[in-house]
Amino acid sequence: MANVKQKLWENNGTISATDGIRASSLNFEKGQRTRHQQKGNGFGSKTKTEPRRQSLNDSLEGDVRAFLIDEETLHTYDDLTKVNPVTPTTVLKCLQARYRVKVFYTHAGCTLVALNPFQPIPHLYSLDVMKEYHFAPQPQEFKPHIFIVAEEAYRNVQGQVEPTDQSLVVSGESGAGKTWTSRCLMKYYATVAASSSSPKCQDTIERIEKRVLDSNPIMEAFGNACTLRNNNSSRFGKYIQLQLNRSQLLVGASMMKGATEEQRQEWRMPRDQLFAWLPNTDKTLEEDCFKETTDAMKNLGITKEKQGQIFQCTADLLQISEEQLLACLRLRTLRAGKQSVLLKPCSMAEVFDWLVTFINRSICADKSSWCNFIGILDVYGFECFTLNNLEQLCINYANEKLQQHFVAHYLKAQQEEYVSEGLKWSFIKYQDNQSCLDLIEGNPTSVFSLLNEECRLNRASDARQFRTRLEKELSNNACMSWDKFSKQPHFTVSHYAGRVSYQIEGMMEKNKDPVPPELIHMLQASHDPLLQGLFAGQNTEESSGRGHSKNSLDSLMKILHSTTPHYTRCIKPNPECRPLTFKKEEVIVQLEACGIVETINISAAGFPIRIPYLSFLQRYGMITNSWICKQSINENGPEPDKNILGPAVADVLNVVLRSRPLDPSKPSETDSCSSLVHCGKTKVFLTHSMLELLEGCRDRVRSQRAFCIQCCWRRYL
Ligand code: AOV
Ligand code: MG
Repeated sequence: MANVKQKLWENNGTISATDGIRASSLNFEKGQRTRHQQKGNGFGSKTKTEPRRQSLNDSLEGDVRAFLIDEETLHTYDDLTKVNPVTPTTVLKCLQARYRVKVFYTHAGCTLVALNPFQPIPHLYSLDVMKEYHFAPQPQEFKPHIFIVAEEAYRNVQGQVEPTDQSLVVSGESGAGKTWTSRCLMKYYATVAASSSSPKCQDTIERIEKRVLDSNPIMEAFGNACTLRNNNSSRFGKYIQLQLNRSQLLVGASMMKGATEEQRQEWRMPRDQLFAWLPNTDKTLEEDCFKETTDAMKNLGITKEKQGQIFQCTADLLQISEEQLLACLRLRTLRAGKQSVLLKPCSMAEVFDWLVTFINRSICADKSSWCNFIGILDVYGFECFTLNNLEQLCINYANEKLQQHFVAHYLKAQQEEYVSEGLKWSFIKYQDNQSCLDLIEGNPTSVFSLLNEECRLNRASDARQFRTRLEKELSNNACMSWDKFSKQPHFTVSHYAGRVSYQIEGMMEKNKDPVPPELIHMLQASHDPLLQGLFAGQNTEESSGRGHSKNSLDSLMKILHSTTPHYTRCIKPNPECRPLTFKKEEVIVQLEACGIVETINISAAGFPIRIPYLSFLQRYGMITNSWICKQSINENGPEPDKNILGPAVADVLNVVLRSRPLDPSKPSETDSCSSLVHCGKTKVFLTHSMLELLEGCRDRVRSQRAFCIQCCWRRYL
């Protein structure tokens, strides 16, 4: 075939280069650099390993492409895995085409991709739309929507045969719309559960529903902050469990504006300082959410008096005298290893924990009154900044864990599709991200184990020494690399979503991050009854923040494994949060980070091109020109007999496979036809290389014919 890899997206503004394969990978690198700022971070770029991501044949000649996908109708594809061929570029173009016509949800196999419109879309989430999806016999036949995911989980959890717990995993980068989506899901359940209950228990259900929804503004009021990336950014991950069977519950969290002057005085809020209650509903940053927050607190049973204590806590530096607090903050403690460490309190986190516990107590149903649940996980996405430290390592580690869970689930779904088409092929060879997880958390030696050991030894934290240990003990893991010439001690991990360089400086201190025993003692002796309660049973022994995170992640993974997962990937189409603006470089990096590209890679590890029998014969039947092919594609003739389509396709495939040049160094190729093509019940499943073979044969046949025709003409003239 005449250079299939040429000119693919030329003149359409996406990628323009002489080599399609190189063009697509160059484009991703460019995207990664822009966003992740890998260039110029001092950590360099040369590594001994390449990321596991395989380079996909992302380019096909216009003719083939037109046969496989029609750009005019690209926006009509409701499922990205049905775009033919499935490649990062086609998927990106499809999402862009849909965004242009204001379609924000698209399936990607068992995942839902949600593009953030950054402006209210009238009627998209109205009560009528909720009802439509809820009462539809087959909601999955409707346009992709977050309500399809919600409804599917709702029906599964009530499963006639065997009810199973469900998890809705909502991920994406900061500002992509995770919290918005989680709220939508909660509102949906609140609405449908109330509408399905009998009039007798309507009141109770509605009260519980209100409480469940009310926990949102409170948690957001105390757990969110205004950041550069999102005006109302959640600073915590949350897993909300909606307990079903007459009762519902959730766990979650945000902070303040709108308190009156008296209240400010009472709670000793600094007058000239701008405290703002962030928008925790559908409101904008300018709007005051103080009333919503206090109303919600009241509904949940947090008395006015308790509210006062909470606000005082957050406003008055915990009712500890300034000198005491400063003394504490400046406190240096002699530890066993004789190393003095600067310590800091984390009082706000404790207040937050108290709220979560209180809300749980207020809305959690008695264990005997519920049997199944739907869990909603609003989790922070993969992070890669100019400088990355322990926080990013923990976040990315959590995402690796979730990714592994997702890949296992996706492989299962893909396998099911093959089975339904009668294919006996399995993804046994597919490599997951286990080696990256081994590198971070494995036993006996991993980054975490070495970090803990280093902290236990309590010797003077020496970043270079730690780096040398990492290199000595972990350099045989292919996911680990270093830039030998970098001045800053660091290590680079090849994550499923890209490479991240972590600086070692400060990592050990962060890993210790204890609350000093002196501070806990002092807080326990506070005059404030709320604080006394908060710290009453607190162990003053040093505990590592990361250890705590790892434990909660482990229990979360256990819960996820015991449920049926549903994935929603939120995508932020532009970094400025501008309405209806789609930036390709921004989106492709997120598609990688949230595993959509990995999903595509998995498809590519199988048979990403699927062509119905008749379409296949209409294009490739001419390769054999046999009677059986002519019969099946006689356009003016009657509808082809289904029984002859299969043999006709097999005829073409045989000719093509026999004609392919074999590499003598790979004798196994002779019997590897099944790795190139499979015939299902209604479609032919092809790999990219098989498509190239077919196209090559087709081109040869066409040029031979053209040559014959020329000869005839010459003879005639
Ligand atoms: P996040 O949860 O993913 O960020 P949010 O859910 O807070 O992001 O969404 C950010 C903003 O995008 C919201 O405040 C809305 O203005 C807008 N938005 C999101 N989804 C929609 C939608 N479906 N329709 C209209 N506007 C939307 V962070 O918490 O920072 O990771 O830590
Ligand atoms: Mg959020």
